[in-house]
Amino acid sequence: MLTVFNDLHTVHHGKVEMFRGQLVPCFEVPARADYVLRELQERNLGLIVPPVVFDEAVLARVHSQRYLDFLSTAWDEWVALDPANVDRDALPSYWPIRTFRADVLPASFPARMGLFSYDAGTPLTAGTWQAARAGAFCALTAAARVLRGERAAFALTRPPGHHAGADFFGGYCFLNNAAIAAQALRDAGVDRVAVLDIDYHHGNGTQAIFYDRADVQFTSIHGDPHTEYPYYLGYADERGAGDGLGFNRNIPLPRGTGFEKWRDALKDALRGIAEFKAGALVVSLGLDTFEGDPIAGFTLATPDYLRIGEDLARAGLPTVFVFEGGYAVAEVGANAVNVLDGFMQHIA
Ligand code: 6XA
Ligand code: ZN
Repeated sequence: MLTVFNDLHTVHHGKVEMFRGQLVPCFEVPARADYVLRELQERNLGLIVPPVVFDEAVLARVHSQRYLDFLSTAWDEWVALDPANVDRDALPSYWPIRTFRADVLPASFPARMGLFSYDAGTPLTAGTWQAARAGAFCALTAAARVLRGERAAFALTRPPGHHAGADFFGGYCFLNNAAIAAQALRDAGVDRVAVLDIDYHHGNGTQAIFYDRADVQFTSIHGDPHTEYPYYLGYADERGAGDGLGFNRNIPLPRGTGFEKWRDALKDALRGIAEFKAGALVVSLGLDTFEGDPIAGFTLATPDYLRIGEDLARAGLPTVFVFEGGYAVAEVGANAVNVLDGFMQHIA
């Protein structure tokens, strides 16, 4: 399978994230993508190419301009606050929760950090904008290659994207790569695009971006938000709004779920995607469903990922894979590449 690799991913390298009152070392580390790259190379899975550079205006098809302006200047503003910040990750500490105003753009940088985010677990660093922007270009390049006839392409990038909304970051995500790819497929004339999110965590950003639209169907299989991050979205009764009613599907599963039940959910999700009659599929490929993942709670094993790839191939759609979560670093390469390998072995 063609892989579009973001070789700038390493410039986003957070040191710490807030976890229950403590700053702990980041789980979302550069080694994750490097392990996947190495596995792709060792197993000879296909060509690995760099992203094409696009006009930044394409990012505004999904994200608000004021959010993009914020992200692109955030690090400089953080350092301008205090020169010593150059050695510290930027994390938010204030948020405009209910009853506060979100329409006013505060002059204060820490206030804007909170306006454009929803957790304190997502460090913004010197290279975040550069890495995220190149990552979005990977997703766009993968979509462009699929539009030109490639059966599937894989955007291998970090930071991940599926928690990022039109105007907020969180859950280690800044730009929503899957949503950007889906929108690009739509803009190129694909009438209906399905997004399937198989990361352990609900893709709240992707859901929110397409919630009132009938042209992009969003389906997610994830840990039940009653107990699992992101907690405040991802419930089964979220079915879309307005024109989008019926085009959003959440399949939450209890912590501890194993592959048999998970695969039933996948088959169910794929039935819904077939009914939608999509012209293309974007897969948010998280590998944190793995039994050894340090921050998640399903129990999938490495060979199970081959079966997932097979099931996805049987959907018979031009497919863009986008790398999301997965923090069992030493195994994330084998797990990700098993999905892609299983897919390639079962395409018609
Ligand atoms: C809270 C957990 C963030 C989850 C990130 C993730 N710090 N999302 O893997 O898919
Ligand atoms: Zn995740």
